[in-house]
Amino acid sequence: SEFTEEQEVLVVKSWNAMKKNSAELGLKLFLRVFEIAPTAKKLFSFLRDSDVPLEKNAKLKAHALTVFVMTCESAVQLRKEGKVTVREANLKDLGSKHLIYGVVDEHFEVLRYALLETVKEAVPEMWSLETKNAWGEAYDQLAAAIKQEMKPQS
Ligand code: HEM
Ligand code: ISQ
Repeated sequence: SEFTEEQEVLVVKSWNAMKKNSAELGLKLFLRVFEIAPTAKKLFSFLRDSDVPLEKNAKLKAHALTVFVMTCESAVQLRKEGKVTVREANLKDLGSKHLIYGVVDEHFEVLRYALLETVKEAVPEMWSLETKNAWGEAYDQLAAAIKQEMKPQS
């Protein structure tokens, strides 16, 4: 299925509207993930080795928006190029790292759900089935590209 310009616009527009609350958003995304999968907390080095509350964790802040930003970029790429080409961190590196961190398929499903719920709560006025599908598709394609690089000898 093709990613349309309308879908790209839905993702980019809603992300632009959310950005101003980005610190809060990132924290919310983490909290959502850990609410559903509490054991996932142990995967994150900066949470394992830390006693400060989540909202005060500087490294969490730095990490928190990655998934939003990369999903948004994925939407743009899908429309322009028909595939995901990760810019900053390359996909092979991202895949092998997530494999080493101990991330499994179920984690990707949890993060997907948490991401969509966080967007929905952040921009309720922009939320629709179309927006949900656009974010979902951009995330799915990005996740699939990372997972592809998590397979042995890929
Ligand atoms: C680290 C992106 C899915 C757990 C990272 C990093 C990026 C990233 C860019 C930093 C890489 C580095 O350390 O150099 C993404 C994207 C995802 C995704 C775009 C989905 C589309 C997941 C999932 C989990 C996960 C599903 C598990 C719940 C982690 C962990 C780290 C990490 C544990 C290392 C944190 C640390 O200890 O420094 N991710 N990730 N990621 N990610 Fe993800
Ligand atoms: C996984 N990888 C990178 C960043 C993240 C932010 C929130 C939840 C999960 C994540």
